[in-house]
Amino acid sequence: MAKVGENIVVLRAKNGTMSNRTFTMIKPDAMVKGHAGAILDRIIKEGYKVVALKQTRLSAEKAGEFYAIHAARPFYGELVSFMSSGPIIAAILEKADAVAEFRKLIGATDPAKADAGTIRKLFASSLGENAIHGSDSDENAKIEGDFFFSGLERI
Ligand code: RTP
Ligand code: MG
Repeated sequence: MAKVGENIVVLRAKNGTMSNRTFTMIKPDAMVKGHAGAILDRIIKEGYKVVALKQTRLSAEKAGEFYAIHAARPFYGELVSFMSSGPIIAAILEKADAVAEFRKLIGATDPAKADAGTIRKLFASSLGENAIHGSDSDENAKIEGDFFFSGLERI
């Protein structure tokens, strides 16, 4: 049977491996409407450190790969076509409990259901065109950051 002290060590080890990074993309709808500056300003004011940042444009193939988890969903084709329709800004961000905190900051997937003051409430147009992406787990934050950035592109 494990002693109390041993359990504390195990918990500490788990916390120690928790990432404080998330990955985001400013999506083509927000880019085309000129909201990128305001969104980045908000993210920085909320205390996120920018670890990596770039503007790029996804091919349909790369957008499909990024959202492969949704391949069986009815909206997948629309999502891929939208995400490859124009430039995006991709970034790795750092803050305590980054994944969960950033999901709070961006708000619900559907901007109509997003809380007042969230990025999606302020800048998103619709469920399909919702201004910004935020990773949904530490594991996916790492996979998604690695999808866009080499080691040299991070501080
Ligand atoms: P994201 O991955 O982009 O941060 O968005 P999310 O976690 O809030 O939502 P998720 O379920 O991962 O869906 C990915 C993106 O697919 C589009 N979507 N369209 N038409 C629809 O029913 C529908 N549902 C989702 C959204 O653009 C969503 O952000
Ligand atoms: Mg998602």
